[in-house]
Amino acid sequence: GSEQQYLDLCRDILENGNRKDDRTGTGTISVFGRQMRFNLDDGFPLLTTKRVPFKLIASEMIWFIKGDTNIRYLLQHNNNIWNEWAFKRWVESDEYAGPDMNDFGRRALKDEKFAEQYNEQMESFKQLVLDDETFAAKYGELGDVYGRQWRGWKTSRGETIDQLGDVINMIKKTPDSRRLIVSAWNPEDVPTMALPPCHTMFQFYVADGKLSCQLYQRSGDVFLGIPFNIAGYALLTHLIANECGLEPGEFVHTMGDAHIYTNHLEQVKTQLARDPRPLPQLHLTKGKPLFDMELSDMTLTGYEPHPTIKAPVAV
Ligand code: DHF
Ligand code: TMP
Repeated sequence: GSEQQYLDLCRDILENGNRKDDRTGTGTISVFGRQMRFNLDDGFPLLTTKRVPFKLIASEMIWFIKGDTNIRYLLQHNNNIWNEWAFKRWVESDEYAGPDMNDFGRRALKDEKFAEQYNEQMESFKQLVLDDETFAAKYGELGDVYGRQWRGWKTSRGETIDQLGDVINMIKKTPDSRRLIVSAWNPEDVPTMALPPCHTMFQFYVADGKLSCQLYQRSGDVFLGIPFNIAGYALLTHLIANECGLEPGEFVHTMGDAHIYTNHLEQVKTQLARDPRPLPQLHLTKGKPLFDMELSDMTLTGYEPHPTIKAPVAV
């Protein structure tokens, strides 16, 4: 089944992976160039061998689709997955006057006293982003992340391109096109970006009344990021199919550097010892325009996963 491919990828990395150091200083085991295919008829590909929070995936996807790049929207939906990257810019700014937060990600794991200070600073940061619009505009903003690249790509001539809007129009008018692409990778910006896009580009394909999507992901955190990414792009495929009057086809997930962080190895082994369960079903409000879709228009049924497995995210 669908989930087996993910578990096989984990085993492949454990057995054949190269030990590599990485930018975050954590260390990884990694392989290069892998592909998983999810037939969306088989059910919605949300892993069942650990609980994956669908609401967080859905609110992140709505945030991208709206073209929003400020974590304020995510915080309003109790979604904390992008906090660390905004927080980093805040504590590195001249306006920040609290205790030293240098290298907070790794220090919080090793030093309990520091972890307490970090949690305190993170809580007050979140509160400021939620309560203070001016502060949010300055420090909640992540800049050139997916929302910007998909909906408001800035050209060197000072124009903007709505790649997602354009690709939807093309799917409707010229579904046989081989140019149904949204690209997030801009070589001009990469050197100054906080987090150059992991989802480098995606392409759509229409045949037999079905819409398929393939993602090229240059870098995949197989334990934490990839389960979100599979479900996120499967959801995007469902949403765009719904908008274009098509049925969802396949989601093809192509990965460049697929890695397991060395501080996720125990978690992966725990997960591999579990048996996959039937996949849930996704239900969308039919006929509602994509850009009006809210969390309440997306419901999952039949999701009965194994328990959550916690792991620290490498910043
Ligand atoms: N950096 C790294 N090193 N790995 C990532 O997966 C990653 N993902 C980013 C940004 N930077 C990244 C954006 N997406 C989590 C999941 C996805 C994500 C960021 C974080 C995460 O921490 N998930 C946990 C807990 C989620 C929660 O309940 O708040 C999980 O167990 O899935
Ligand atoms: P990198 O820019 O050095 O490749 O670091 C990015 C890390 O974040 C890497 O471990 C991959 C991971 N990641 C995902 O797996 N999925 C995502 O959606 C995002 C944003 C990041």
